[in-house]
Formats: sequence, structure tokens, C-alpha cells
Amino acid sequence: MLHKLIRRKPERQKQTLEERISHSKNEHIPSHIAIIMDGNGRWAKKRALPRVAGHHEGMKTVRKITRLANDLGVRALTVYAFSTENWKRPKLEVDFIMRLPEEFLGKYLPELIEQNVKVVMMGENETLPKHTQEAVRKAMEQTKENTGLVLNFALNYGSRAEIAQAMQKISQQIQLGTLDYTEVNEDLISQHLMTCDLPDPDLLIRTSGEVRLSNFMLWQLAYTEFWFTDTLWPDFDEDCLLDAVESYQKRNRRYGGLKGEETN
Ligand code: V0D
Repeated sequence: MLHKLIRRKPERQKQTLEERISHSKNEHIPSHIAIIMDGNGRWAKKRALPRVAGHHEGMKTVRKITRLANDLGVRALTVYAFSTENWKRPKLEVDFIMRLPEEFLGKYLPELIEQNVKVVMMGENETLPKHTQEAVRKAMEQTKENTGLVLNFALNYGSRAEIAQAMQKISQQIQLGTLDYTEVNEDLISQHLMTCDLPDPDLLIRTSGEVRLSNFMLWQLAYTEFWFTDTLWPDFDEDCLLDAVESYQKRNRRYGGLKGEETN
């Protein structure tokens, strides 16, 4: 009698990662995935480790998720690595974080090149430490001809500042007389954002249970599907990404073939 009550509901058919990947590839793959990589500090705290240990582990997750996204045929992956708000953190933590691009690229740039990944960044480059700027610049230079996944790091990025900057560029052209105000439309604004070379994200993922945008890609996310998960970023693995992609594909299927065109 009791065994009936405690028996767990039948587990979902266990699939290997390879099976999940190949199933996903039979359906519409999001062209652009954006991720707010939250929960690194909390991951460390749970283990009684310093916060920086969580950031370091989170860096490894970026590598893992980039590889899978590229294998799936995702065209662009934008990761929110450092917001303009993050400067308020303790100086030693910020200093550590600013070394991560060098470590990441020192370890993984060869394999990114092998995977044909193109590294780009968006955000205010000029106020980053020189050593950080230099590491990112070199990686962008060495991968600029690559035609695979575009790995876009949002570094020192804030969406309202991005929009304000676009407005300045547009206003300047109007003032100079090279643009008429009637030509200001949605496309023109998109073309003046830092994402001018990328399609709008199809899927936004935010880890760690927070359900807000935190000044991330406000313009670009107008039609994006959102996926929030309690999983902390360092724990976010291949199966977690496939959960998000499969959910996206399910929603896409429900709305029919129109969705892809509507969003761009
Ligand atoms: C810390 C979780 C990789 C979020 C990921 C400077 C917080 C790990 C990079 C990186 C950070 C950036 C540019 C680049 C190559 C790698 C990174 C920062 C933080 C902020 F060209 N991880 N990562 N950058 N974290």
C-alpha cells in the first residue's frame, strides 16, 4: 500500500546529451541567446568559499556553454559579464574579476579559434583597466575573420547608457544636417546600438532566481522569450542550456512559423 504512495512519478525518459542535442537541432535553434550570469557569489557562499571562487567557476561555465551553443548552431551568444553597477563591489573583488578575461583567453582562446568562434564585446571599453582592454582587444583581433558563433561579452555595459549614447550619435547627425529627424525610426535606432551587427536575442536566460532585467539590452529584448531558472551560474551545465532551448522550441512550435519573422 505504502509503496504506491511514495512511488515517484515516472522519470522523464533519460536521454544522453548527444540525443538531446540532435533532437534540438531538428527544430528551430535560437539565432541569438543572451544570458545574465547570476549567482556566482551565492554559489561560493554555499561552499564557504570567497566570492571570487564563484566568479572563477562561472568563467569555466562560459567556456562550456559557448561550446554547446556553437555545436547547436547558435549564431550569437551574449553574456552579461560585468555591469556598470558592478563597480560598487569591493575593490579586491573587482580587481579579481578584471583579470578573468586574461585568464579565460589565455586558457581557452586556442580552442575558441579552433571552433571558429568570433569574440566581440559591448560596453564602455575605455574605463576598463588597460590590461583587460588589451586582452580583449587581442582576442577580437585574432578572431575577427571567424565565421562561427559570435561570443559577445557585455563588459561594463548598461542598457540605458547604450540608448543615451545612440541618441547622442543620432542627434549629432541631425544637427550636422546629414540626417533629417523624420528618418529616425526603430531600425535607425537599432543600427546605433552596440548590437548593430547582431540580430535581437531570441532567448534570454537569467540564472539564480532573480526575475528582472537589471538594465540589460532593454531595446533588444522587446520580442525575446525569457527563461528564468533557480540554478546558479556555476552550476548551469549543458542539460540546463538544453532545458532552456527546448522550452524555447516548444513555445516557438505553439506560435507556429510566424514567430521567427516577427522578431526581426
Ligand atoms: C565573472 C560569470 C569571462 C560572471 C563569468 C571582466 C562574472 C565569469 C570573461 C571574459 C567574468 C570577458 C571578456 C573576454 C573573455 C572572457 C569575463 C568578466 C567577468 C568581467 F574577452 N568570464 N568573465 N569577464 N566572470
